[in-house]
This record gives sequence, C-alpha cells and structure tokens, in this order.
Amino acid sequence: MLNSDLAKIFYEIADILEMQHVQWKPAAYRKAARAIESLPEDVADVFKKKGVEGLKEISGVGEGLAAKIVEYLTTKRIKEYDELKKKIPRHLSILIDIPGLGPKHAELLHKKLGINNIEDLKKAIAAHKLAKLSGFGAKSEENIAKGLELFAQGTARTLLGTALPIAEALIMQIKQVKGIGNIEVAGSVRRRKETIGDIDILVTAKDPKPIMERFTHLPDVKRIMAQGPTKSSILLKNNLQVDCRVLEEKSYGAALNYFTGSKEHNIVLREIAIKKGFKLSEYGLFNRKTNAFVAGRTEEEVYKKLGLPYIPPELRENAGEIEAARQGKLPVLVEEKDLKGDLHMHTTYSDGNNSTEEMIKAAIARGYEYIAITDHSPSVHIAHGMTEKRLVKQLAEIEKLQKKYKDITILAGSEVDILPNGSMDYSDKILKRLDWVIGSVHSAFKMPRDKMTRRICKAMENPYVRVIGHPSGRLMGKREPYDVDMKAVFQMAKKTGTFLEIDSQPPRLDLKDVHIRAAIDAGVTLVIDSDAHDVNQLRFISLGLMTARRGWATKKDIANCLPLDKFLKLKK
Ligand code: DGT
Ligand code: CA
Ligand code: CA
Ligand code: ZN
Repeated sequence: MLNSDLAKIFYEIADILEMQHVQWKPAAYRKAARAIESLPEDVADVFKKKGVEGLKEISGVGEGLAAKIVEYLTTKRIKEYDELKKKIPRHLSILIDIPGLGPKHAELLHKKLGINNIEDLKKAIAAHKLAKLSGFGAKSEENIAKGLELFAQGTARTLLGTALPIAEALIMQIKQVKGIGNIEVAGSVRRRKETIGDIDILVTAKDPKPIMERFTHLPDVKRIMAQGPTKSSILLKNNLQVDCRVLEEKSYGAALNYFTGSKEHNIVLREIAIKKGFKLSEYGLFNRKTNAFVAGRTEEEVYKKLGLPYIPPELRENAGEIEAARQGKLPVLVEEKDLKGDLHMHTTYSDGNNSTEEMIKAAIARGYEYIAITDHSPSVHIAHGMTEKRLVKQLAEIEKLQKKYKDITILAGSEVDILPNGSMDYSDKILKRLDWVIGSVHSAFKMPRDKMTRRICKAMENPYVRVIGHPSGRLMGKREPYDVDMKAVFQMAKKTGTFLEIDSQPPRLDLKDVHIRAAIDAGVTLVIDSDAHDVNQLRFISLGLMTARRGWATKKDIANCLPLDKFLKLKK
C-alpha cells in the first residue's frame, strides 16, 4: 500500500517541477513513480530485504531517488516534496487535479474569478462565468464541467486494480490471527467490477473478538468508522472504506453469496427460493414452514438447492446469468492459465521503463509461448514515438534477441497511431515488415461520432492492422471514452477479421465488460493485453482477464488463448 502513496508523491513532485519548467527531472520522477506503483512487493519489504541496493534495482531509481525512498520509509516525509508544495499556491495544487484543467488556466481562473477550490469552481460554472471569460468560452466551460464530474467519480470509487491488491494484503494480515477459518473478499471486488465503492471481507471463526481487534488495528487504518462484536468498518489512510464481518462456519456460503451481490442478482435468487418453499438470507436457506436449516455452508450447496449450477461471481449482475444457469447455458469462462501470450507491451524504444530484452525475459518468466513488442509510432510525441529509422533498428535487435531466447516467439510489432483521417502513422511499406500491428487512437479525441467511427473503421480496413488497441479510449477518472458507434466498430471488426483489444491497464479496462459481451455476440474475436510499460506491469493482464470474464468471454473468444502454432496460422 505504501507503493501507491509513494508513487503519488513522486507524480506530484513531477507535476510541480513541470509547472516550474524544470527539464528532465519530471520525466525521471514519473518513470520511477510508474515502476514503484507497478511493483508486486511493498517497497518497505524491498528495503528491508535488500537495502538501498534493492531499491536501485527498481527501474528509474538511482542513487538520488533511492535516498528519497529511504527518507520516506524512515520519516514518512520527503523534504523536497514539502518544500515544493510550499512554493505553489494552494489553489493551484487543488485545481490542477481536475482532468482537463492545467496550471495556466487554473491560475487564470484564480486571478480573474477568485476561484480557490472545487466549490468555487462549481459555482462559477453554474453561473456560466467561465463561458464569458476571455481565453475560455462555452466549449471549454463544458469540458471543465465534464472534468469536474470525472473528478467526483474518480474520488468516489476506486479502481479494481488499486482495490484488489489492497484487499489481498489486508486478508494476508488478518489471516495471521489464531483460530481463523475461512477468509474471503466479497462485494464488488469479488465480482471484479471495474471500480469499487468499498471492500467487503468475510471471515469465519469461533471467537470473533481477536479478529475484530486485529481488523480495527491494522497498520493502515486512519479511522474506525464502526466497531461491533462481529462487524466493523474502517477507513484506510488512502480513504478507502473496508467492512469486515465474522460469521459462523455453518452460514458462510449463504453469507458469501449475500455479500457478494449484486443486490439485483440476490433479489432474483430470493424469489426463486420463495417459489420453492424456502427462505434465503445471509444466514442460510431455510424451509419456510418449519424454519429448518436447508443449506448455507457453501455457495455451491445454496445454488444447488435452488436448482441452479454454481454461478461465477463475475456474472452475478442479473444480466441473464440466472436464465442461462437454468438452461445449462452458462459460459465456461476464460481463465488465466488459458492465456498463451501477450500482444501489447512497450520498451525504452518508446515510453516503457525496461529494455526489449528485459521485457522478453519477464515474459518468459511468466511462461508465455509468444509476445509482441509494440512501441509507439512517431505521432505520439509525449510517448517518444519511434521514427521509421528507430523502428528498423529495433527490428534488428528483436531478430538478434530471438536467436538468444529460443523458448519464446517474439513478434516484432508496433502500436501505430490511427491518424485523424483514418490513415496509419507508418507507411504500408513499413507495416508490411511487422509481425503484429495494433492500431490505436491517441489524438484528436473530441471528433464528432460519425467521423471517429469512420476513422477507426478505416484503420480496420488496412490489411496490416490486426487489432484495435483500447477501442473506446477511456481513462477512468481522467478521460471520457471518445464518441464512437461501437456497433459499427464491431461489425467492421467482424467483416475485416480485425481483433479488438481488452487493454488491462487499471484505468483503461477497455473494451469494458458490456462491450466485450456485445462484441462476442457480434462474432468478434478479442485479445487480452497487458499494455505493460514496465516488467512489473505484465501481471496487469489478470485485470483484463477478469474484465473478459465479466463480459462472458470463453477461451475460444480470445485469440491469445491459442497455442503458438494455431495463433501463427491466424490470417487477417
Ligand atoms: P460497491 O461497494 O459499491 O462497489 O458495491 P458492492 O456490490 O460491494 O455493494 P456493498 O458494499 O454496498 O454491499 C455488498 C453486497 O452486500 C452487495 O453486493 C449485496 C449485499 N447487499 C448490501 N445491501 C443490500 C441490500 O439492501 N439488499 C440486498 N439484497 N443485498 C444487499
Ligand atoms: Ca463493497
Ligand atoms: Ca460494503
Ligand atoms: Zn500501448
């Protein structure tokens, strides 16, 4: 959990330095921030085990930044950060957190309209004061209003990619209590929803007291919200709420079912129970007349008594899963072990943290049969997109590395920008030389719907474009998806045999669950990619996999579930 706090500070230092027009340092801080937030292990543990040398193994962390980390670990502060914060006015540090509002505009709003905080800004927008301000106008007022909405959503709910590792860490800590039976996360985290309101943890134990004691005294607790004999709620230092309930072994399955939800799924289950002469609650399934206990120890047994097969948590949204279960038509959901490769990752050739060779070695360690190396094309300046010349150099390097690493097949690829007119950022001559081309939109997001739809469809008509990367372009909490006719995209994908990507970066998860399901229904094949920018981000693919499961995806819907020989035979 320290990792995300520390990464946040580094990102903020980068932002402030950038406002002061400091060169290079912001990029260095951002690189380290990304590596730290991607780290599978807590930085504190890295430091404990391997000392400063261990910290310096983190990509982007040299002598200087390692010292900052140690400072943070030992004093809980970073002096440079405290001093930088003093230098920028408070209103700026608040306002620049709003998506779409940069330091220049924030300063202008402060000077001209006296806006100091979010509340001031909301009022000014309601009175249309921005629209009348020179340098702004109605359009930018609308955009800032949208930014405010995103900001509110972003602070109200937490990304699955953030909440899941926290939930797992808390479970590890609670598990150490003697006499603990089962422990599992329930609620939206267990359903793998893309954002999480709060974390729900269920525990069984004969004596709930030591569990509640431990839970309310976990190291990351900021405040105890409620404390009872079998149920407590805490607020973590990062403002995420966690509920914990201790139950009897006998009703564990019924409680797990109840607290996993969704509420809508539960309502239908209770109706089924009533029709069968039962009563279903968090305590178990009971005979309605005699009140005798019928089932409750496991979820399987509850579903069975209701005449249903076990329904995976990811499907429990009352979106047709109960009918499918009744008819024996539940999909056999894709699993992590089905993934045979990863077809989207970046290296230091563009904006990745690690070299091509480091990425290859990390992919081998994950047991993949094949990967694609896909750095950015030249138009993406902020991501150091490669010129054709640099791409050719990388191709030669990949060829060499392929000879060295025979256990994995390395596809020489690229994530090529789809330009606003729908043409690709590299010539066909270059595209033809590549084994794997992703087409992605990284610019001109605000096009009208029909134009954006044509832009993406035209890219799919290019015979070299195998897959459309992060098809909706959303960044949860930061950027809305662009306006595009997804149905038309699905049709064109099917017609041209182009894959659509499920990008696993935590704020993307793009395609999202409902789009995945619609794409599959339209006959489209998908790929699940990590879009890793660091060796430690390859594991993000599990988030894309969870999203695919929420989209009812089976193994046969995902191209990179094919073994190497079959995958290589796929032609567009
Ligand atoms: P979240 O936290 O907003 O991401 O969503 P959930 O689904 O985790 O919701 P939460 O934490 O309020 O409650 C956890 C589960 O408990 C929820 O999925 C279903 C169950 N639950 C909570 N309140 C009710 C209720 O009033 N009726 C029913 N049937 N179930 C409820
Ligand atoms: Ca919850
Ligand atoms: Ca809850
Ligand atoms: Zn990418």
